[in-house]
Amino acid sequence: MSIADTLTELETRAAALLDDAEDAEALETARVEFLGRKGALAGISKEMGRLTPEERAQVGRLLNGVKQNLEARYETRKAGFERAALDARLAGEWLDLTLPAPGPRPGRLHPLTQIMRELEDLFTSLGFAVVDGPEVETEWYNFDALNIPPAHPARDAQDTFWMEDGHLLRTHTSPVQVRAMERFGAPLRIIAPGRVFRNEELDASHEHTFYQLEGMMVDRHVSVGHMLYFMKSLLAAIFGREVTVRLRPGFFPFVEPGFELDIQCLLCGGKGCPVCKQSGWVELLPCGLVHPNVLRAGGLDPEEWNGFAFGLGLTRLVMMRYGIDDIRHLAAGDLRFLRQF
Ligand code: FA5
Repeated sequence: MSIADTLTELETRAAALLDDAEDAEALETARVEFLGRKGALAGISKEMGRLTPEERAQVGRLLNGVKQNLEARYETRKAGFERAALDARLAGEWLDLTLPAPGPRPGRLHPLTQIMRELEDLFTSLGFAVVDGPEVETEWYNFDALNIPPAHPARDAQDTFWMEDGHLLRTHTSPVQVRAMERFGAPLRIIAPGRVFRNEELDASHEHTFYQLEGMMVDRHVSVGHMLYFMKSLLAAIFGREVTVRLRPGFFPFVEPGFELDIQCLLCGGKGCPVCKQSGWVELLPCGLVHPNVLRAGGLDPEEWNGFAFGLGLTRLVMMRYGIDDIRHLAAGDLRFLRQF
């Protein structure tokens, strides 16, 4: 077979392989076989040395024509594969730039903080000042000044975290009553929201760290009627509707008489559940008229002044308002829970 015939046959074979290559890999294999440095065309060009100058010119032209033809086919197919690969990638990574951006996610106040602020607004509008007290307290303010002497059984009701130096983590916000009387004298209207601590068994309605909101009013001729008025205002502001409450006698050494205001459990509607310990009622607002000994401890004359005080279970109030079925959610720091408020 002459070189010219070999070339024509090679061109037909190579063109078919290039045109029918199934993918970029097959195309590259065909390119190496025919157009590569050691490929079929290169082999033929080496053999041209054996030809006469006339034959060489003729075959050279032929060879160039075949080479250009095959290279053009190769380039066309290669561009086709590259475009297909790009299309596939774009289809996979499709981005709709006209969609609205998700935007920054705003932070929120903890539900406890929200309710605390609502109550602060309410009570300041009623002429109360918002005051604060230390979380690390002395035994005197937490117990003795509140008419709870050492060995009094009421101390056992509030399991206490003691510090090695004799201080304690306050078990309630009531020590602020005495601190406020010392600081401001009478007449006095204060609320004191804050964190308190008890070394107790944990369950759906008991935490070791929780919030209370102390309220106190001292004036001349304060009555249980005044106390009920402010406590009802508080509940109306938080629940915005009638809630069923009951008032029963309660014993706290720092009030006389003392009461417990319970709210019908809003989680079960009074039927009984783990939050209300199956009783249908939740203890929320113990209260009473301030004991004369406490007024004295605060530097006031009980002959001249009297007052009421209450100790709202703020964390439980938040549970009732939002229907939270376990107190431990509130301090767990789980964003899926917190983002609901
Ligand atoms: C007191 O702490 C008194 N200082 C309240 C008081 C103030 C009475 C002024 C009279 C005058 P008590 O121990 O019942 O009382 O707690 C008050 C409220 O705190 C309870 O009604 C309850 O709502 C809440 N509470 C008590 N223990 C826990 C706890 N472990 N976890 C969550 N809330 C609690």
